[in-house]
Amino acid sequence: MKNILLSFGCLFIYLFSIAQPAPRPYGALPSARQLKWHETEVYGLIHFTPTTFENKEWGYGDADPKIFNPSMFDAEKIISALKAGGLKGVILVSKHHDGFALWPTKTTSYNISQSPFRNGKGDMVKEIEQACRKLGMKFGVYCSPWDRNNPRYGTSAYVEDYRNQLKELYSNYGELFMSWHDGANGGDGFYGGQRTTKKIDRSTYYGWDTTWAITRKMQPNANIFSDIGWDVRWVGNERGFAAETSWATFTPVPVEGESKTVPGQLDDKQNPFGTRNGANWVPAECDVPLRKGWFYHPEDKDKVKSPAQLFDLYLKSVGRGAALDLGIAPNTNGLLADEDIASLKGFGTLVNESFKKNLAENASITSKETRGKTFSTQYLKDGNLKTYWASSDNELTPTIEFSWKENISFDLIRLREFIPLGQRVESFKVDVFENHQWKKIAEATSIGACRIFYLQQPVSTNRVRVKINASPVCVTFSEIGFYKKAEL
Ligand code: FUL
Ligand code: CA
Repeated sequence: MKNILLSFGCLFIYLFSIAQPAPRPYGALPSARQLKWHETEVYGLIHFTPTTFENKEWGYGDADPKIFNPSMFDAEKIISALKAGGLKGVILVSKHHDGFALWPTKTTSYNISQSPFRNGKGDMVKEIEQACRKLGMKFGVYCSPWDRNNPRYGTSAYVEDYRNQLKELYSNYGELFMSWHDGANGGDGFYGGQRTTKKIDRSTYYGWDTTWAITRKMQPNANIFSDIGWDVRWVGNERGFAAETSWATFTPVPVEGESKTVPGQLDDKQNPFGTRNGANWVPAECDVPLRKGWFYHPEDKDKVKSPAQLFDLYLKSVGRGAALDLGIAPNTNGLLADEDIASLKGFGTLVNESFKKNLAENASITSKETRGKTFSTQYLKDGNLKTYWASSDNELTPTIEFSWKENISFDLIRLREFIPLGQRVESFKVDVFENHQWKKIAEATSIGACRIFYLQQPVSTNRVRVKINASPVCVTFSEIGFYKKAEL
């Protein structure tokens, strides 16, 4: 009898150690579409229309299409430079506020077929899209709802035009990873010669729910970007960084006196932070131009962000669970300037070299709070986001310890929660063992898809621990790594 009990006991312990079920999800969760977006991390936003040839930031809508003559345009050259910069996707501004469509749309004659480009037979959306497919980059579009050329702007007929433009973009250019929508809401413009100011009611005019239902139907894998979401939210500034605490969940805040939020109309003070336990999973995108403006201006030659500046923005965007969307501005030849190409390459190399060698790979990793073998610490360093370590259900403040036979030196720490189960950790710290005691080297709140610390001084140690200070539920991590930043 005793033996039987003992065997049952052992069996129970054994089963418990290998077969604890996966943790229950917590809060709002990312969709499959958003999970793919999270892996993109850095991508680009190309601005190139007659506005480039006018040396302006916002075209009025009256530029003669004949000025759009980029005689050396080469999509593959541009996309290769972006790839060297470590960008994994490209969004093309297919139509900006000036209303000029870069594809031969049926909705307006103000389009590329009126320009000298490829003798009026060109389709720049297609050329960029094809170059992206060839070079293994994701592709997406931005089509400005505000249109300073269209005489119908302000009427319901224009909203139909806009939806038809999206339908063309959604049907002819393969799978899109993003459909990007800005919140610019009318103002003065050419409007087919009316040269007037048109104001629209931002809460009703565009009918975004109807428009985005089209996006969902025609491009189910496209992440909808706007200041309120639906899939990805604007971070609230155009300087390229999220708040230090930036939650992936979000409940947009209405402006005072309103009950609803619509694009272009919300209290965006909350956007950099997100909302702890927010209604939906809507991570932030940090958009910022590589040069000074979104469009190319020859006089900004020395305002191109350096690889070091870009790396800093990377830490403050990707390193805070958001994405970095870099504005790319081809010049009037239809190429990127040499200084842009050099900067992108330097940035790409810096990120790539810095995160190439994960020093956790030869660490021994232990945690008393591990949720059995299926969620073992080995999954923290296998480079696979789909495998993860987890703590047992009642372990809300677990510690994970890393030790090495010999000292290692690092100044970058990267942590990733297993986000398919939600954003769980609320506060944590990292300690190193030094002079016989633990010493705190970093502390933060939100993690989500990614949190990166860059330490002012590299630390040399053979013991590190990650300690969770607060979490409402048990904790998951798909990866934790230690790295040494590369030299420029
Ligand atoms: C804004 C626009 O007004 C700017 O011109 C630029 O396109 C930026 C990315 O989005 O809303
Ligand atoms: Ca893993």
